[in-house]
Amino acid sequence: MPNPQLEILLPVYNESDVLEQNVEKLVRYFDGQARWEYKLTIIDNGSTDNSLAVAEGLRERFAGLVHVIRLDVKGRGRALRYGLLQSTAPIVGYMDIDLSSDLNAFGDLYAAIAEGHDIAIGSRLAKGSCAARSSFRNALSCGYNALVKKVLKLDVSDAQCGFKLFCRGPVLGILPFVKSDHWCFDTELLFFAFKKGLKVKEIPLSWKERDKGKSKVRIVPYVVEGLGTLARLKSTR
Ligand SMILES: Nc1nc2c(ncn2[C@@H]2O[C@H](COP(=O)(O)OP(=O)(O)OP(=O)(O)O)[C@@H](O)[C@H]2O)c(=O)[nH]1
Ligand SMILES: [Mg+2]
Repeated sequence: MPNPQLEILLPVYNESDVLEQNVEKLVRYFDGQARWEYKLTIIDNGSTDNSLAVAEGLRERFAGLVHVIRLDVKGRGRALRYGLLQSTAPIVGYMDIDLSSDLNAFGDLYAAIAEGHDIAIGSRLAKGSCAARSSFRNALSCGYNALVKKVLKLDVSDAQCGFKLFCRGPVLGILPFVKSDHWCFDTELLFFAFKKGLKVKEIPLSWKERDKGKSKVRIVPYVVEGLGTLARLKSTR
């Protein structure tokens, strides 16, 4: 399939415990829909477990559907930027590989793009969403998104949800402005999307946090990066 209409980027960092089962789940889901020609692109940068070997096994098993990109330097934003730039699909998105977001919301994301939005974003905090998360992570997310609203004036409830879909052309137009190589890639992308007048739609979804004790997110650097990014973007407003 030389140029499918839809490409889903799967950023991966040390995910060998869930990668195989969740890619299988995605293939079942997208095959079951039968309405999209699609490809899944696993982007691993910096994994030190055997994620890459698992990814390559999946590429062999699902030849033509699953692709693998390996980059040397770590960073979720770096991986997503690379993925967006290499894509040739008109509609491209990304998902966290733990599949915390309920795939049932994907149809609504796609519909939003099909009806003319440039960007559709999943939200754990919009009316109608349902997020099973620890109260600490929930408070952190609410606090961060309140700041995003107040400081950057972005009209979204959840800038950082790892479940987004784009019309590739307009998003490529703002990508050169997006400097974050790590977690705040999403916030920064939305900041420039609003600044350049792109049409953004939020979709409420169900979210189930990774099993307790399995999270790899380090909170202090995450918060430092978030605050630093808000300050940097505010100064460009
Ligand atoms: N390519 C790449 N992917 C990354 C990197 N860091 C995180 N990821 C991926 O980004 C996605 C989101 O990371 P998660 O660890 O699930 O973040 P989270 O959902 O905020 O936190 P959890 O509670 O741990 O699930 C996952 O698919 C990770 O594997 C990185 O440096 N490079
Ligand atoms: Mg997660």
